[in-house]
Amino acid sequence: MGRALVRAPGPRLAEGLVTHADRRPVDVALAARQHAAYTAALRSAGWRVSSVAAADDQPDAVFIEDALIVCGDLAVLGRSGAEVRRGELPGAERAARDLGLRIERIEAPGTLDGGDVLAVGDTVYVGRGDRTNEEGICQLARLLGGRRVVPVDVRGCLHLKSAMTALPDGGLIGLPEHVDTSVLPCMRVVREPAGAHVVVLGPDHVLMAASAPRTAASLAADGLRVTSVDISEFEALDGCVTCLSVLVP
Ligand code: CIR
Repeated sequence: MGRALVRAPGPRLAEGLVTHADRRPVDVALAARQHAAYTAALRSAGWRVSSVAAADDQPDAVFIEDALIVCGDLAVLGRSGAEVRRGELPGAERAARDLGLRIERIEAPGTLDGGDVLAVGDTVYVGRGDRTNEEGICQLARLLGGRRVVPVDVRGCLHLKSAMTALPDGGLIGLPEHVDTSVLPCMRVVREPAGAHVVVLGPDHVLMAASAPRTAASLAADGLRVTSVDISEFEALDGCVTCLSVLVP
């Protein structure tokens, strides 16, 4: 197994952006414990965990997936459509350099959040919505060279990976009402919003949020090993299991 980059939640977490959830108070101490349990789950699945330097003035910095897209030996620094999140980049860049990755970046007027980037085999689906624009997708496609990049319109949720992710066999799983399915292969439809969020930990092992128990049971019945973690304090800020780490296989 490879390396997992995570960044611990900072003291201003409760001020994080909320676009789709109803804002409610966030328990920062509970969030820290949940983050530690999330990190422990990665470790026990065999991932070596590296901590990205804290960015305590950046409430949403814990959602490290949005700042950094890793593909082979290439790290692409995103440029969020939410301007207030752009201060998260320096620490993410240092972490990528420490891993010896080649660094590229999305430049203005392009915008791109890593939460919109879903790689499945040689295909990279990229959500087009509030955080990622056409120019950002075109820049990413150029940087990724030979890989097939498929833009996917996203509606009613924050990112592409808020709506869909992929199982270990590459099959898509998610909520078709939030994406333009006409450009996608068929998708395993879930009924729980958090059931759309799967992190592939190994060939038959996935990580999911505890808030998707029925989806977890259905995947387990199909023979997958499912580890569930409670991430309620991150879900309160429109976060999900994917956005709390960057996996570098
Ligand atoms: C935001 O709105 O930017 C953060 N509060 C949540 C980001 C979640 N990121 C993700 O799902 N990739």
